Amino acid sequence: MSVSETAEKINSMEVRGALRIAVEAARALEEELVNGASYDELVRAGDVLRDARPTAVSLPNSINYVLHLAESHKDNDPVVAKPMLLADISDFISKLEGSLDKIAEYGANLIEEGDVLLTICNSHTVTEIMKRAWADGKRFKVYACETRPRLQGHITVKDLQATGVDVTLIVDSAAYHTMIHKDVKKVFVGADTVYSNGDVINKIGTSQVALTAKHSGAEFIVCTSSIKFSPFSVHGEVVEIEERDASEVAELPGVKVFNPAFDITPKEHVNMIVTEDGVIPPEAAYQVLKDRFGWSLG
Ligand code: RUB
Repeated sequence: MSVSETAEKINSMEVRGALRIAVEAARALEEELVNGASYDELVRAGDVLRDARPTAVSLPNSINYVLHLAESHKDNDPVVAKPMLLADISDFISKLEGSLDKIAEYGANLIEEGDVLLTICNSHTVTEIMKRAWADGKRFKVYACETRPRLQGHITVKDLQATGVDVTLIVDSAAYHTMIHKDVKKVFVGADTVYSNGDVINKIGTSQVALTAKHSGAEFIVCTSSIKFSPFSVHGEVVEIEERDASEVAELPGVKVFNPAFDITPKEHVNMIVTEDGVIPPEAAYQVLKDRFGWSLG
């Protein structure tokens, strides 16, 4: 897919979910390079992709890493440098995709026979964990919030149901009632951005679910590849919380609508974060950033 097509698909949410966005952005830059783009053209392509959606830090992280690789080859003979750079980008994409496998393994270990789980939105990372646990022979129930206004919960339900997982759809406002009356033990959610202090940004409604999980005694587990940790937050930068069109919420002419697409869950409500490097407390976010993003932190 070309850079402009990829940017358009990310913007329209045809390509969505923070990990997939990171992978597709890297692929678009890879294709640009195959088609003969110079370093400066790659930088401009990166700008176009970066502007596609504001909140998931996996997008700038992925673009910046590919550009970092390109910069390190910039002054070398292109005949030698280009294949090396393409191999490096391909390796980066494989590692991004491969991170899911480790997270699925570690996350599935956290699910116990007879558990009742709850999730919100559609995180590929979370569904991989649940499918892995089910394939391991564990039997449990999942409640999936429908996730107004874009109903990504429907994707979650269809995906889990197709692999036989016992999943039930609920409206978002039923989350607390379900936690109490169906004895939810663990909440699994994905992430779009993890700050250096351990706060987590994910789909709107996640922070309410975290609050109710804390109140009802359920564990709140965030599942994310390290590409979603924000090196910018080390320097005090915050991400923009995307606000989407009012028409997603309601077609009511003249009525004011506030439609934020994401929210921030404070680290105090997060029991653990499952990454490809293991299960960590939110307080370890800065360590992940030092280990994984040393190249950009300087
Ligand atoms: C998606 C969302 C997902 C995270 C993690 O929001 O909030 O929970 O991106 O997904 P949107 P994954 O639908 O607005 O993109 O685990 O697949 O990276």
